[in-house]
Amino acid sequence: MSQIVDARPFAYEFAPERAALVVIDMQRDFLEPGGFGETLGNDVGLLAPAIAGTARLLRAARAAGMLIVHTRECHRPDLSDCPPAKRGRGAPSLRIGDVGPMGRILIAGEPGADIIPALAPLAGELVIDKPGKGAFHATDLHALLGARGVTHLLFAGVTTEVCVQTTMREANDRGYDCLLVEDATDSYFPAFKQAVLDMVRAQGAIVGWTADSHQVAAALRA
Ligand code: C5J
Repeated sequence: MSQIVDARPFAYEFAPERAALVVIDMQRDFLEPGGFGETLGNDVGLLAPAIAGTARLLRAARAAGMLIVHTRECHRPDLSDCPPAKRGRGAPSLRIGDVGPMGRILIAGEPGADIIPALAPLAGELVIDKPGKGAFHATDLHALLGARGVTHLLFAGVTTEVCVQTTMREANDRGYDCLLVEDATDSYFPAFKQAVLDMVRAQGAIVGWTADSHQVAAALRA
């Protein structure tokens, strides 16, 4: 049965059994002091508002029996999946693979790579480790969604203009109808978040739709 979200730029219609909630990189390395985000000079507190919206979405999606996918940006301990160009870029205080207060920065299995406890995955939910910004790059995500007949993706997570936007654009090109949940995503740069919201829904939803978590939860309850 289809649900309709009061979305922008116009209503978004989806069937929960053919949809997935994709929560991008809500990891300690991005949201807590001492992780990757802070090594780059960012104020990690700017991402905290997205936690409540994401938690609301998770509750609604779980109650509706929707497929839930969590992603984690992280690399193998030997860094074989981390391009030197990624590790070498900029002047962070610690680089990917260096030891920080939450273990090695952005490395699979380290405490910093974990999803924050407030949004921890439940048994049966998919957890995709991804070496890139986009969750479709070098992962099985498209195959896993295809095997479940998923056609619609609802996005939450961080950061809006890096991993969330990249994944949403990858998904758009693969034929998914995508909705970005406005209060369930944040950026270290609030103006960049606003720009992404504006650009994805411009030109008749050229990349996708946006709505807030209350609107999505209301549709899932209907
Ligand atoms: C970044 C991400 N910002 N998850 N990663 O490097 O957006």
